[in-house]
Amino acid sequence: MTDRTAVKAALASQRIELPSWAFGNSGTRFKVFAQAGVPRDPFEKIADAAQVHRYTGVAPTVSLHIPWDLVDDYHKLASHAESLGVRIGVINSNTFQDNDYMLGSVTHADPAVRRKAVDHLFACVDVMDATGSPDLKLWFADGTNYPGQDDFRARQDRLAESLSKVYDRLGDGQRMLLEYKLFEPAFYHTDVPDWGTSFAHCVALGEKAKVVVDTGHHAPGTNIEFIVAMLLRAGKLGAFDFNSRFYADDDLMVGSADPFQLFRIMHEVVRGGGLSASSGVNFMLDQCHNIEPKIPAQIRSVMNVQEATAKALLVDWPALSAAQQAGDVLGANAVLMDAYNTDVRPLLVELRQEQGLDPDPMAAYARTDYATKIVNERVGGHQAGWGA
Ligand SMILES: [Mn+2]
Repeated sequence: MTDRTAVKAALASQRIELPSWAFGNSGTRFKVFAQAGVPRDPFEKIADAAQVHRYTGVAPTVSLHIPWDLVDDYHKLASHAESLGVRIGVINSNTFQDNDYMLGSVTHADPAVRRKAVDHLFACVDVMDATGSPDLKLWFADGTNYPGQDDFRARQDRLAESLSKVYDRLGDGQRMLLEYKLFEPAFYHTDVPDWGTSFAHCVALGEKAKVVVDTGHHAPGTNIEFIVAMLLRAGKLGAFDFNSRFYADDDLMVGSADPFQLFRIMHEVVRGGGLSASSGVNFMLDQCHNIEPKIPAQIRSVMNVQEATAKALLVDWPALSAAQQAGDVLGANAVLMDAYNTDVRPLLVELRQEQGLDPDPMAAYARTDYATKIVNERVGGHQAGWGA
């Protein structure tokens, strides 16, 4: 697509979902550096997320995490979001912060622990019902640390049974998104370590089950764009958890460590029709901001996704296809690199101006007194953070 108007239209329709936990204190296992002005409850997290949408225009939904975002009245939280121009997005479950889950949650050998985990997932679906959220996101910390510790096959059977119970609880228009992760917190084996395992469970469950690709959850050197192409081809790509990594699951800002990889991923998304709303692919951020200010970090992340998407949309498909058909190795690669090497910032400035947005979202936010205001107002109470 090299028609600028069509590229801008595609960019204008793109939606990027923000994680509520990115606005609270979070960081590494060694130290979480608390920041002044951090939200003290889910209402304040949503207010901060609304700032990101206000200056980027493409981030109108916020993922919640249960129980970190527990409130008494989810209808009230959803109305609060709407009053700020945003909506509740995916509901993320948590079966990894309870002592009972030390040896697993939905795969645990003890049926009582499995029941507790499944009951939590049912409660997450209740939150979806109350907020209008379309998706339940599942990531399981389940795994083992030592060979022989537990039986792989029995754990897969328990996983399948638990997933099936939750799947059956989903209503019309609700989906289950199953995330995989190579390792950590378990170090020997993980029960959903890769896209193949997630895919196999999703296929067995049915149409409402889709795979989540968290870009930080792979071994170094993994060709993530190939996984994206395969999942889109099979109609099983449900969502991204975007972030960047240099080493393991670093949760740095998307596009910061390897913008070329993000471009290659977005190229496969465009190729596979994943950018259209009808594809159902949710472009979520899953990041932690330990040393950088959180709202600007989210704005920068959204802009990084937009830039990678713009470059992917600029690929000259007729030229690429012709070179591929002709076996022109260097020519085909050159077509892709031409798109990647295009400075798309002027195009995005043009788009934002057409949308009535400030051409520079980072500067527009920095000019406001919002950061000062939240530091002054959010005094007392407990800052939100992992487990809060
Ligand atoms: Mn994730």
